[in-house]
Amino acid sequence: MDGFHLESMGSGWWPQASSSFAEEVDGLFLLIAITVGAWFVLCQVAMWFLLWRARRQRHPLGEVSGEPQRENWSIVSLGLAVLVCDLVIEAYGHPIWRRMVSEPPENALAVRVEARQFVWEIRHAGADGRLDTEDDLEVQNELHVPLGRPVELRLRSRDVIHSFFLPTARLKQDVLPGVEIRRWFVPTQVGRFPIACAELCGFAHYRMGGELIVHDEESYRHWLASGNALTDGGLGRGGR
Ligand SMILES: [Cu+2]
Repeated sequence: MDGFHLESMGSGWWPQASSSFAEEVDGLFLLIAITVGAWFVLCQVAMWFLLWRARRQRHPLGEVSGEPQRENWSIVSLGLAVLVCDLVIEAYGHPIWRRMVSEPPENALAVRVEARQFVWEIRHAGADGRLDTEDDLEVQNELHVPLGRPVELRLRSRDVIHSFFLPTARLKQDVLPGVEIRRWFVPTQVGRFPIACAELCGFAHYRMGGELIVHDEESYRHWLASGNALTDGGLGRGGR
């Protein structure tokens, strides 16, 4: 396994955005960064100003005086301002989260992702479009999906807690033994994108990676028609 492909992550501030939710998540991220950043700057300015005002040169004895009443009020209003910022972030982020964890659209393509130390076993519906039938395609560490069609991930674990992470799709979901968790997204860009495990799951956690391969319609049909995906270059990249 050649690990996490940084070069396919895009450049600049963010990894490439290749799913239906990516822009919204980036917007939320930006809102949080700006809000927290503004508070950081404000706190720094206040701290350095107070240090300067109370410097030893001016106050050699370190006397403290002030008007408790006014200070109480300013602390309360600062607390309220922080609360308002929290509420704004919550109001902006909550609907995004609701959409991300909502029921998948009717035409979603189901894929089962079963995690085990240290491999993703990924079972795709074959040409009949249904999971758990004879023509299913099972591949290790490769998730093949067609462009523009909702993909429903059914996530399971055979051993410990893993976390299925598609950075470019802005999708990260813990995978727990004993329960099947469903998440969905719509791939919006053809290409190969990294899959990582985002939960420390054992000594070879670092190489529990894979690839999300988004096909255009024709290449997806071709991949399905290739029949046994295990001979399609899907294996051999290891992961064990
Ligand atoms: Cu893992």
